[in-house]
Amino acid sequence: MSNKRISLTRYLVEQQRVDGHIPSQLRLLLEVVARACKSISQAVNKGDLGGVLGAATTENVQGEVQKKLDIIANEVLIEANEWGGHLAAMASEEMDSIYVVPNRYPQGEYLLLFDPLDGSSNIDVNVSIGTIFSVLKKPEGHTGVSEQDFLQRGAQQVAAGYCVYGPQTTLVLTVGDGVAMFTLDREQGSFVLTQENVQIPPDTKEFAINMSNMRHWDAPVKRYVDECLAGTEGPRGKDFNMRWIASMVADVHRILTRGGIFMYPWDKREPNKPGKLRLMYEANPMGWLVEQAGGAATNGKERILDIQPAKLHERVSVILGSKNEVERVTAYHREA
Ligand code: AHM
Ligand code: MG
Repeated sequence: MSNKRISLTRYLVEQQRVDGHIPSQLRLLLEVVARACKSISQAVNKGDLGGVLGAATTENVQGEVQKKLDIIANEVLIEANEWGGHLAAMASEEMDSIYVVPNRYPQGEYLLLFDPLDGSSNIDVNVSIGTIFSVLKKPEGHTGVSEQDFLQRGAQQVAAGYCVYGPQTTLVLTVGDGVAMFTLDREQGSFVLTQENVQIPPDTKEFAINMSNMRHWDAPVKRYVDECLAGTEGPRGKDFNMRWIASMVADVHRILTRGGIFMYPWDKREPNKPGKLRLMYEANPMGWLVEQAGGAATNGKERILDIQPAKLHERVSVILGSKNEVERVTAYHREA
């Protein structure tokens, strides 16, 4: 990369004009999402000084107690995106049903899905959290918009990304042309391109999983982790390191930066649920980013991006990161 500073705006304009990757409405949409992330970043930064920490008195559709910041981030994303004319509707982890752009605004052709504040359990303890988003095109051929329009496979995404609010605020984006990272320059108030063509090394010595659930895991996951723990004396012949931040954004950001494998598999605690994480606004955008960086993402059986969603808030088992490791865990599932 040359030493000239490339802003997100310029990057997107070039993606649109020179490379023809994105139409102007999609460019506008991504700029608006980035602007919303800046404002969420401000709120996160203020913490207790802004009165944003702690629980709200409400629950979301998954029955989880909402944090004040979950609600604030959700509102920021909706207010930023509803009037620009680029969207038909939005869906969020924090809303039971889809939010159709009100009649007073023009309707666009895109659908935006998000987890406004991922890693909610880390908000109050000052650990990295983030926003995850996925963009789909509304299917053609009918007017109006319904939940059915959202039920598209992850492979249909036209843009995906996340913004991690950590020591730096970093926006990570793909429009299907590799993965680019932009760091927020607070003085300038703009996202600046800091890494292009992000690549995840195919092999790794680092795994991420919530080990406290070990007794509830399925045999293939247990086998994989046991082999990692056996270190140099075990079948892998090398020592592994472990990280678990409990914010998927932060764990995936580490994997995009230095490799690794992340797993939130199905487990026996709630056998009827396919996993904890949500397919459409967590696993799909992260899965696409990881694939675009040369990694892999499966649910143990099939590619995440090939799963046909049956409902908006569908959950899924997630195994993603360094390609060879993900393939190994997936092969263990097949053998079982
Ligand atoms: P959230 O969207 O309600 O914050 O939940 C998702 C988060 C992920 O970011 C993270 O990987 C996982 O939940 C952590 O779960 P656990 O606390 O069970 O380890
Ligand atoms: Mg989440």
